[in-house]
Amino acid sequence: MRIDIKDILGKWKEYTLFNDMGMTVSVLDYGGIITEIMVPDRNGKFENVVLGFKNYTEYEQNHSNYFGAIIGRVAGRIEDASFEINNQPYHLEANEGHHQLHGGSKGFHQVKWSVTPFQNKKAVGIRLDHKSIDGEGGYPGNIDITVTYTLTNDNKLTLEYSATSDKTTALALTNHSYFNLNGDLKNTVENHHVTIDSGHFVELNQELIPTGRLISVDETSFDFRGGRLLKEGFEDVSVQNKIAGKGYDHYFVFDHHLENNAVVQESSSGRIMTMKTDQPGMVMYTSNTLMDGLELKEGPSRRYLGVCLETQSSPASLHHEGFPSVILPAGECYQKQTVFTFGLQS
Ligand code: FUC
Repeated sequence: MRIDIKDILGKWKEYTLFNDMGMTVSVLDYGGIITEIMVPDRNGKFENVVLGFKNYTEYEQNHSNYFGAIIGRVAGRIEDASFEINNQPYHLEANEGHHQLHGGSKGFHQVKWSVTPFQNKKAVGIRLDHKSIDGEGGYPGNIDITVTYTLTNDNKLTLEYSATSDKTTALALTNHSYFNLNGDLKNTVENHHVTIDSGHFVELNQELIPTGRLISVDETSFDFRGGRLLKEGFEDVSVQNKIAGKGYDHYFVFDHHLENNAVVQESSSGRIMTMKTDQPGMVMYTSNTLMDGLELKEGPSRRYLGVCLETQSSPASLHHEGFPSVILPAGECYQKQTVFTFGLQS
């Protein structure tokens, strides 16, 4: 195992983690962005399975897709860019209509994180630290945040998030990688077969804001408990698929009935990715609104080119009862992890 460090544009560093199986994970200090993950297909061919820009200046100029980045303080949409904690109102920047998306225009996806590489017998990784100041972006509390990316020889990539705040605040961190198991963007994710351990998802209104209702997945294209192809949701005429831009952009609440919270498989390459987390749910976003023609590493962007599994609590909890809470009490430790394991179909 080893770590390579590359200078990027004279202002950032890219850390590439290598395990002994040949898998690599590359991460920028800027935004904690995962720029590339190389894993083998069934013929042993290593290809990239995440979306990333060809030209790294784009990461700074084009934020609206959040490729591979750490998202915070609160991932997802906060209705009316405001919330209350103990009757105290907090007003945030509205960066999507009158709502806030992904922590606002100066969210953690744009922070230059301070990085410490590490390596031991079993693992190679980097630790990313950032301090967010009380009142920053309208959020209460000085927060110390650490995100750790660890790669092991069983092709597991573990993302650990920890944080403490000196005031009770709202915090929901995630990573916004777009996976595409075809490798090197050879196709969209329409034929990705996805299993999700979830019997309920969060209903959205036309502005993609949670209505406050949880819907059962029974008899819908949101029932991934037995596995289904993503294209079934792209082609579905249901109101919820249409609202999302003909696909998925919804929070799924995990049931914890299956071994993994999610499994993604692509049969032509034979690649499988399993995801296991202690988060209560995730947003699955299928690039429904990804624009055409961005210059990515292996070719132009287009709709449905990647699938994001944004494990997190639900910002809907700030305005409605019955959703996994994003409140972090003062002095308490926020501690979460998500593990992505890459393998092959048998
Ligand atoms: C996801 C979605 C949004 C948005 C963004 C790029 O997290 O929830 O709708 O398009 O990614």
